[in-house]
Amino acid sequence: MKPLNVGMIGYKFMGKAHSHALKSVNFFFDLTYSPVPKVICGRHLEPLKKAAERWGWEEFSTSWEEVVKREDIDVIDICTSTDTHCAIAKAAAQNKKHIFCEKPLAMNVREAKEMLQAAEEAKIKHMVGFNYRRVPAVRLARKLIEDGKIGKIFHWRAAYLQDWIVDPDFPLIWKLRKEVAGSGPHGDLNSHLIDLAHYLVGDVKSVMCMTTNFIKYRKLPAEERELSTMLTAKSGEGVGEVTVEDASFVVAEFENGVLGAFEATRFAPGRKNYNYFEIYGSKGSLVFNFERMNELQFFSREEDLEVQGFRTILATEGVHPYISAWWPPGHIIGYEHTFIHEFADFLRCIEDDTTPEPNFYDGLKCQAVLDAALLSAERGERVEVKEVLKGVS
Ligand code: SOE
Repeated sequence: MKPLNVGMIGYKFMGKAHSHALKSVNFFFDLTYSPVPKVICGRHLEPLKKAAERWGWEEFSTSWEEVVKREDIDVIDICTSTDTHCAIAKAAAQNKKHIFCEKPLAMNVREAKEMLQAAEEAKIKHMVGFNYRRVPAVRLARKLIEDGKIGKIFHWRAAYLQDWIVDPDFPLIWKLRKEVAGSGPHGDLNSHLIDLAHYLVGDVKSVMCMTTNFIKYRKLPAEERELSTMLTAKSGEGVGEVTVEDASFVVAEFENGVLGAFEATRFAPGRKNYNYFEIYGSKGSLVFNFERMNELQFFSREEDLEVQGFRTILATEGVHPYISAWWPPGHIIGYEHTFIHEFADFLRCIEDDTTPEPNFYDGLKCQAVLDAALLSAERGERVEVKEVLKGVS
């Protein structure tokens, strides 16, 4: 196996998922390249050191600017907050590194275009972390569609529901700040749904969107609260404004005539990572929910009427995508496997010199739908996706 040195920027939730995937991928998949966890990068030294030690990184650094320039680094893996993706990716591309970037690709279409352009000019491999494309049951859904089992698609209906900020005491973390996250569950969660829709159904043409806020002010995280109290010298201060939406609802028309809906919220008690879609076509229907990620529901109008009904396929047979690398049938897989699949495919594309998917172009397409939807919410009218794409040269 040939070593491929990785520099990872960021060390929180995605840093952990990626570190694990990078270490496990060669154990399960036959690949020419073997990623080496060379250097992990972050701003805060103590937690960074701990992450490096625990996850087996050879070195740590507090300067991404230095890491992207290092001659011994082949791949830059971006796991930081959205506001930093563009600068890191452009610098990595300029230094001819392959790039794996977490989603959403950028803060807006302008940044996404710049990132795509830099990656194309550098002729490097680039991929975006829309990991749900790599759930075997989702791949199976695509195969059933391609095999014509669903027929002409009429409807896409998707919801991504979570509940982690229902508590008004939940603090104002970065995901609730526009200048860092770009948007709220719209960018964080709807981006996954839009990518899945592009993958399974086709391109989105126009959108109408509504967004809302349920809790406008939240207490600052503990570290900042102390600082703000010191600065203002007033006790009881330490509250900040939520500058992203709390929920977003998008109605969409697709280029191929499909009518669709995308709903994203963090205010759905009991829904933890309810990434859900339904597809209805002339011959049948499909239903998927990530909380039951090994299953795909399938209804076929082509079966005898007396036995028609939704059936649940347990997508853990060797014939199902990715599964032959894992366990015998029924020995289910989990969230972390989606990241291992991403890296297996990414490394294979480097090996075969093929184009990874979803790449920065797919990330840009997704970003355009996200931006068009927010513009629609602002204007209170329907917006064509191409208007947003054209608006930024
Ligand atoms: C948010 O809670 C989040 O972690 C997203 O950022 C991820 O992309 C999604 O997969 C799970 O939820």
